[in-house]
Amino acid sequence: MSADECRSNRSYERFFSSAFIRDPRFRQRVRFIIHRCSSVFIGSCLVFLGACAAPVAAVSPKDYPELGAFIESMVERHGFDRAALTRLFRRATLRPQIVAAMERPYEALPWHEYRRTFLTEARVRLGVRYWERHKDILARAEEHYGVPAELIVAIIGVETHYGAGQGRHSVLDALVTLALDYPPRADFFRRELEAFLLLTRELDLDPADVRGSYAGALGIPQFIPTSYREFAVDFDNDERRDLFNSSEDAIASVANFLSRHGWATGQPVIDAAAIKSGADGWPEPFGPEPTRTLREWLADGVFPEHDRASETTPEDRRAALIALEGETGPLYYLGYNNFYVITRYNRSQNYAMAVYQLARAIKSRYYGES
Ligand SMILES: [Ca+2]
Repeated sequence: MSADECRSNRSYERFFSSAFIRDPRFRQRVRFIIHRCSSVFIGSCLVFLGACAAPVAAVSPKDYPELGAFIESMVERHGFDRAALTRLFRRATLRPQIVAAMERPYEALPWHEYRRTFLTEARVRLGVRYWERHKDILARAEEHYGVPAELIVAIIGVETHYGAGQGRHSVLDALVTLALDYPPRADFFRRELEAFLLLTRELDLDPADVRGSYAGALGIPQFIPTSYREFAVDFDNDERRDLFNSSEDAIASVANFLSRHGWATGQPVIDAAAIKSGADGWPEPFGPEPTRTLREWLADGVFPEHDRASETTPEDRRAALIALEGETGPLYYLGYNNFYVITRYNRSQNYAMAVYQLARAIKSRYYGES
């Protein structure tokens, strides 16, 4: 019993033992009233809590004609059962808080704030532990896909804290909400909803039971459903691509994703850059896609501050000029193809930089260099 409950019980006893109220019938009546009041109060609380937890709006094709069209296309193109799908969507709930979360993505924070979440001592330490625990699988994945172990570890570390937090949202609710109630990306999320229904059918899962991120990302590596279907691999040979429970499958799938997006083994990722004063105007464009050669950047007054790894960077290597928001002003980098590949996992440059720096920190700790 809490201290508050003890205090309240003592007041109650004092009330009944006071000399003022001696008549047993009166005391019984007061007890009855108190009992009724507390029942009504508790009942109201339960109704209120129930209302909070209850569906905000059940989803039906009557209210959303585009859902009707979606169901028809799932029936025609993929052989789904119309009545079963309609029943499934009745179990879904539109959740306005999902749209709110989409509208204030974490990646929109300035770099100097964003990095504080991911580049922490705990995340480096747990990354080293994760690498040690899965070193054979990581070595096998690195050998097979040409993607360094520390990068795979860092992505899983940033996505789900090494598999610990795969997301608490109903993926069905998230994707239905975003497909129906988030016009800026409704088409994108309708395709994800389609892929999610195909995927859960392939994996024999009940779509209403699957949990993930508010944007519908799934499992240890947080693949969106289209990526899951396209890039997940079965690395433990149980004939199931299980990104929810299998570290083997998750690790190899991250490596496969990066490899299929053009990861170039042994090539540099990014260099800090300096912009020489007197350059003719402000160099453009910013952005992750490496569209210009280093030679062109040099001509514009943008210089890589070489570290040993990329000292020999040829001048015809393509690079993008990246600007991140530092505490005291912009930080400039030349991002190469491999940096662009990391942004295919998540379009944010903050994300790609956090993954890259975390990977380096984990690697140097793993090999005892820090
Ligand atoms: Ca498997």
